[in-house]
Amino acid sequence: QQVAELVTPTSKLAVKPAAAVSTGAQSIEEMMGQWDNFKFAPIRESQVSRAMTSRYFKDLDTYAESDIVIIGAGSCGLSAAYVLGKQRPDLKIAIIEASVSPGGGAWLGGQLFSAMVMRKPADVFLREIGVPYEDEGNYVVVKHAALFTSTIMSKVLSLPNIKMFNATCVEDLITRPSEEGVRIAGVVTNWTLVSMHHDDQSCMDPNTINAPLIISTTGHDGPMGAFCVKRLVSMQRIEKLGGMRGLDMNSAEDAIVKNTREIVPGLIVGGMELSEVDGANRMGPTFGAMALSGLKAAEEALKVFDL
Ligand code: AHZ
Repeated sequence: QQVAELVTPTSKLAVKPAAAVSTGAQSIEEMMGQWDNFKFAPIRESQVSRAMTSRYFKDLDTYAESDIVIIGAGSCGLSAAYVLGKQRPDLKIAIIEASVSPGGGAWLGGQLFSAMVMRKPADVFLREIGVPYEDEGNYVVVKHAALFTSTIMSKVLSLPNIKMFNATCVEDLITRPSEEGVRIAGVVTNWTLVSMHHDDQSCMDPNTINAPLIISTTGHDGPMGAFCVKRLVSMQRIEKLGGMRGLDMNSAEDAIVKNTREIVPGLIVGGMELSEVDGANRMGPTFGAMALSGLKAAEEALKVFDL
C-alpha cells in the first residue's frame, strides 16, 4: 500500500515523514545492532528526481532576480556571503561557483600542507564562526584549512536567504548605460562544463541573473580566475590590469583588505582578484586578508542597501 501511494503523481512530491514509515529506531543507538530487520523507507525513483529538480528550478526562478550575486566561493567569497547573509536576512544572495566543490584554494594551508595561518586581527573572524585555533602571538593557526572552509560553508549554506549554484560559471556581466558610463546589473551564467566546450560545440547560450550589486571574488589570474576584472578591460571600463606582483605577506594582506571596493558601479571586487587590478603583491599561504576582504566587501555592499 505504501508503494501505491508513492506512485501517485506530482502532489505527493514530498518524501513521507520518517515516522510514517518508521523502522522503529529513533536514534542511532537504537538502530545499532538491529541490522537483521533493517529496511529503508520505500521510494520511487521519480520522487528522487523531483525532490532535486523541483527545488533547483524553484531556486533558479527565485534567484533570477537577486539582491546580490557573489561570484566565486573561495575564502573571500564565502566570508562576504556569511556576513551579508547573517546581517541582512531580507536580502536574496546568490553565490555562483564554477567548481563542483566550493572553497577555492582554502582546503589546504599551502603546498598541500594542512594547517591554515591567519594573521591577527583576523582571529576575530575565526571566533565569530566558531573555528578553534592555536594562538602563536601575532598569528593564529587552524589545525586544518578544511576546518575553516567546511565550517564557513556550512554556516553560509544553512542561511535561508543564500543559494549557492555550484558547477556554474559566470561567463559575462550584464550592463546598463548609466550616468557614470556603465553599471553592472547582473551576471550571465552557464554550466561550467558547457563553458569549457564553447570552442568545440555550436552555440550554447547562457542564462542570466539580474542583481543591482555583484561581488566578484574569483581569485588571481588562472584558467578561471580574475574573470570579472579581465572582462572590465575588454569592456574598456578599466584601461589595463596592474597584474599581481611577487610575494610580500606584510604589504599584500593590508593592501587587499584596504582596497576592497566598488571598482565600477555595481561591481565590488575582493580577495586575490583585486591584486590583478591594483598590481598588489600576493601573500601566499596566509588567509587573514581573504576573510577580512570578505568582511569589507560585505560592508561596502551594505552601504548600497542602507542608502
Ligand atoms: O572556482 C573558483 C574559486 O572557487 C571561482 N571562480 C573563478 N572564476 C569563476 C567564474 N564563475 C564562477 N567565472 C569562479 N566562479 O572563484 C573561486 C576563487 O577562490 P580563490 O580561493 O582562488 O580566491 P580567493 O581570493 O577567495 O582566495 C585566494 C587565496 C590565496 S591565493 C594566494 C597567493 O597566490 O598568494 N594567497 C591566498 C591566501
